[in-house]
Amino acid sequence: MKKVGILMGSDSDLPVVQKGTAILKELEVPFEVHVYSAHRTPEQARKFCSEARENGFGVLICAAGMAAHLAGAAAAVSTLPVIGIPCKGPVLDGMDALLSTVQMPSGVPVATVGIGNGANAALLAAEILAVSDEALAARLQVKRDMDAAKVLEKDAGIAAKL
Ligand code: RP5
Repeated sequence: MKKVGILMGSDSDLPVVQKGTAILKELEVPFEVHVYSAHRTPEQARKFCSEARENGFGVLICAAGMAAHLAGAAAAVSTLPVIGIPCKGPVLDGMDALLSTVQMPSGVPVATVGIGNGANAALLAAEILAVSDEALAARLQVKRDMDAAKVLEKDAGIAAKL
């Protein structure tokens, strides 16, 4: 199976990334994680992303905060699908990163999830890989069904709380 490459601009982004790595482990999707910044270590970030396809990756996830250009920089040097996770910063509560990540000019797309939503980034990455992997698609469906069952359980218990 193709791997998911996960980059974060700083190790301070790790809590967001961990929400996703837990799901990838659950779904048995192989991944590799690096702290590579688009502005602090641009050469390493560029090398990893530009060589990702030949190194067995099928999708990239980039988590970054503030003037978040990591996902855009990754997408600039790879035609793999790139998923951006805007992370909360100390001043604008993640709105800065959200706009920086989602507002890519036409031609170089970044699929952006909600602020801090590492879980959705991982699920979307798995769904992309599952297009050509029936076994992974089945594991995704099982997870969906389990999540739905939890909601129905809450529905059954809600009257007792009122
Ligand atoms: C971004 O700046 C990182 O992705 C991080 O979200 C933010 C702050 O970085 P640190 O100052 O915590 O290293 O590059």
